[in-house]
Amino acid sequence: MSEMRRQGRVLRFQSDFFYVFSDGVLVSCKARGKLKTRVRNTDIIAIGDFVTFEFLPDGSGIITDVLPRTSEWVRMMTGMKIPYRQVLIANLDQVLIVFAAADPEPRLRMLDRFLVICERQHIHPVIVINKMDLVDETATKARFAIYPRLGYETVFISANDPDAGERLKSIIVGKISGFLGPSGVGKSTLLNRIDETLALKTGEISDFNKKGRHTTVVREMFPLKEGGFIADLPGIKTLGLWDIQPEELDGYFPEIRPLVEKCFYSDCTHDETEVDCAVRDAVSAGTVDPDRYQSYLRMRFGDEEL
Ligand SMILES: Nc1nc2c(ncn2[C@@H]2O[C@H](COP(=O)(O)OP(=O)(O)O)[C@@H](O)[C@H]2O)c(=O)[nH]1
Ligand SMILES: [Mg+2]
Ligand SMILES: [Zn+2]
Repeated sequence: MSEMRRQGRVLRFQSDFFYVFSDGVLVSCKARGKLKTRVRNTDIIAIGDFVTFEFLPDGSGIITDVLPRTSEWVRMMTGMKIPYRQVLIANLDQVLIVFAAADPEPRLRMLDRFLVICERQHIHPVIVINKMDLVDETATKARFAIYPRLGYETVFISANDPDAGERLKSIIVGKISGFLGPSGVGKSTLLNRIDETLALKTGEISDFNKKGRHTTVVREMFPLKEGGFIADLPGIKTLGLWDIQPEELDGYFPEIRPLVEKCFYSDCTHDETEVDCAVRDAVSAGTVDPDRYQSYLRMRFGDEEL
């Protein structure tokens, strides 16, 4: 019996089948039994994974190995006996974090939380502020000025602009991008500007029905005509900081990170009770943004509200 070993990338998952892109074609694969039972509380194979599979004579495949991931976009599914660590997508190049300049009002604490998750996962974040047509441009850019100052790529856009699609394409072509943000900020509209089939496709993905039960299990990266892939990242409510130790949080704020070693105590939490804290000094001196510091404190001291 001839058996061929091949490599490829998982583009789509649907009811136990993984569709692996390999040598220009999609091969429908099942996972080898051993792979599935090794660990029960997380996804061993996820969209975006590079895998090795046995290519069978009938044109299908059996995944035998998963290559180490460079990054994971994860959410915890709680409410079951054992929390499940769901890997929505692996090996992302970047996450586009979409907020609206208004309607709905942007929530900067939520933005800061997403940025921390990106820092933790070493995924390049791109902040996209949509609906710029509704606001005063100068005031809004000032409101978000801290982010480009910290080195975060920040794009101000309006989905109605004729060049909105081209501007987004210049960011995402050739890369694997995730799309994230609260509902109503214009994600579907923006995707539509890139390629009108994209918004429809991502709109179909649903994870929970109205009763909150797990239903459709289809995950997918969508290829762009010009190269690259885009994936919807649903479920922002379940995006917690559960895999971040409180004492490592300061390392995920680029403006706080270099100050930590200057605090008097090596385990300084940088809250108001600490003495000789370089972070608090920097807030007082105006070199660390007070809103960002408040975001840090909220995340550090367990206020789980996004
Ligand atoms: N004024 C304005 N409205 C927008 C813009 N982008 C989207 N919208 C509107 O905002 C609403 C929500 O957009 P949608 O794409 O469904 O948001 P999603 O929930 O993030 O996918 C719709 O009524 C859109 O027409 C924009 O740039 N400017
Ligand atoms: Mg939508
Ligand atoms: Zn400190």
